[in-house]
Amino acid sequence: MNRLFRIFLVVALISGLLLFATNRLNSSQGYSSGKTLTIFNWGDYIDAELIKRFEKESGIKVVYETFDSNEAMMTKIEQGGTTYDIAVPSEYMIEKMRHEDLLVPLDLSKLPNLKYIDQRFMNLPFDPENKYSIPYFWGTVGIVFNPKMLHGKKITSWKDLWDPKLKNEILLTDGAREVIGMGLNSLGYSLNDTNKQHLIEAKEKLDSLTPNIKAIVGDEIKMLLANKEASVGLVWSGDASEIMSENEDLDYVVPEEGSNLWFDNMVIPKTAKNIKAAHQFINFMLDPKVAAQNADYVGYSTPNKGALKHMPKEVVSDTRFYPSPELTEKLEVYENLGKKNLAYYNELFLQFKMHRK
Ligand code: N2P
Repeated sequence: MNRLFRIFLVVALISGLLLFATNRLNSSQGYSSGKTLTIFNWGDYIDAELIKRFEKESGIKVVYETFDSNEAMMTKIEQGGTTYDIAVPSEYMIEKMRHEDLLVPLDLSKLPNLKYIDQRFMNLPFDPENKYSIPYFWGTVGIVFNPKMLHGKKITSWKDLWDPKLKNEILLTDGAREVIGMGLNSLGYSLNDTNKQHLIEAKEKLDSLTPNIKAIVGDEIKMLLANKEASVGLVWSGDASEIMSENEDLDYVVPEEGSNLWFDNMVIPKTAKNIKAAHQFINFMLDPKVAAQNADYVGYSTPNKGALKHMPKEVVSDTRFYPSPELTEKLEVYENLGKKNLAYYNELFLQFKMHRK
């Protein structure tokens, strides 16, 4: 046997053994590749204990990955590298995915727990018959602030943020639509405005906020605000509720000029390899007790009517996080603005971030 051939033989033997060992390990844990469910969700957006429970009850192994913006999620799904079985985009992105034929139609007969979802969150314009998406959480965009650090000053409007007294006091959530939206709203424009002149005005308005901005950050915004690293933050409502449970001094307001109302729904992307397990998981998350535990844990507002009964009264009656339909009617839901306009929002947001440097 020549030397090269011997080396080849040894390598082949070792790889074979490794493969055998991995397979044994997989089957001893009760799954093979067909028994795997790959989930793609926002960061800090599930009680990990529920994933474990689902794995135990179903015998399905969950692979869990996170993203921090709809745009980042979409890019990964379009690339197709990972075969996600479930994703949790927001409404405007669901509409976009629907139009680009990236979603698998759901089999509603496999989702008996869907009856627990409040009708208010069903049949919304981005998915009129819920053919492709099932409500997960919902909420608003607003301002969380620490009145103690602001010497009792209350914040009620976007305009308040431009107060020179707030120098280096504001943290922004790193989202293009949220930040550009704040610029648009503060000028009285729509969150779905595509008029170039208005968008440039909004970006300039944001540039003038620069001295007050301490940082633009991701999920760490919660920790920073709870630890009083800053007194004001542009956040999603659920993050505010989470921060406020850590530090009771803080308050949350949806600014009077208007703001965003959003819906995050579970979908099955066309990349899915395990559609059956995806339905099982969605139905599991719709169980009222599971949904209540999840909402309790992440702090976001659940669309599950059945879950509300299992949650503390003071939580579900807090109109800052469970605003009435009359209140939410005044808010704007993001629309799918099309590729070009969305790219322009992103470009302006990048320019704004550069301006700060
Ligand atoms: C959770 C982010 C929620 C996103 N970290 C709101 N659409």
